[in-house]
Amino acid sequence: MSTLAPWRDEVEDRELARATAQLRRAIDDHQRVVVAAHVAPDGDALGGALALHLALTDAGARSVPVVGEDPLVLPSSLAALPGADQVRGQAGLPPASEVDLLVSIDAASPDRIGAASDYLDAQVPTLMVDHHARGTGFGDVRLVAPGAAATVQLVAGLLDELELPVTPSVATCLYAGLVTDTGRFGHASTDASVMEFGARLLAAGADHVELTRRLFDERSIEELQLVGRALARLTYVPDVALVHTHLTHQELDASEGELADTEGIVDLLRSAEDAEVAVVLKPAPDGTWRVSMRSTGQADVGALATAFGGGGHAAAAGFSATGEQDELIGRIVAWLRAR
Ligand SMILES: [Mn+2]
Repeated sequence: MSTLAPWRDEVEDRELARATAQLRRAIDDHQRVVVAAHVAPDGDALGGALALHLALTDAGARSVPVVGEDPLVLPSSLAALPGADQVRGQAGLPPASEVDLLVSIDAASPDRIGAASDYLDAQVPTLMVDHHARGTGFGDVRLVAPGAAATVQLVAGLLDELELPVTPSVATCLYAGLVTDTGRFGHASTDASVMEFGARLLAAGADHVELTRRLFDERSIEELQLVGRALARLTYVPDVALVHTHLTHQELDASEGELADTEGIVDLLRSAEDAEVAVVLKPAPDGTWRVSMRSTGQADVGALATAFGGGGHAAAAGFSATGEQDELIGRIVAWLRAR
């Protein structure tokens, strides 16, 4: 029994063949490959990048997994993924002259891979692997399928084309992307083909029990205290069904990086019965706000994020912004009222 995954129809055979040829050459010629997850990586970006990195390394390429940010902070829930200890941040990026191929994972536009976008400026051959519907796109070869529930499905498709084995470590990384981007198989993107892919990864030895516990059921005391403070100042804007909150620099400093991202908080806000849109503002070290958004209804937060210079999906998106917190929320409310 096998159901054709919807993303298969979105990828042109010619583009898939070109992507496969790029990676085949990298393996056969022992090329230096940089595999870049997007900055502030989630399970899909980091899991996809590490799965490809491990498979390419086993096959003979000289692969380096990177996240083009400084400082590099991996969420503790993802830091134990196989190969995560090899991830380099901005300071560890190899010089462009030594890189034969850049592969970007789960990033819709160059700014999403941070400092790794310097390789684009240096004309390093680039393969883009992504499932976001919106974005500027980039790279010589683009494997983009909005119908994929997670970018890891496209990564697995590439491994199949290359006839590379899905080892237990590779399966664990792929599963991390699948289980997070599908909301534990709860979002509308979950269909029979997603379940079959998940089953295949379990059969291949994905360590799903330990992984799921780390991803969803393990929080430090500091993180829970931070969540508590964020929830305590939750605000509801009834006419646009918006629930929002924010964190402060002091709170983040006190938590000593325990909360590498705000996704857990925005997902909690999203569960509010009367909420259609959930927004969390988190101050970034550079003084800007990182804005995480979720939609449970008609509001397209991907379009909202795009209007504010960011990106994402209709149900989950984000952007960076400057300005006062009240003023920023005011602009978001105005956008929601005008739609
Ligand atoms: Mn994704």
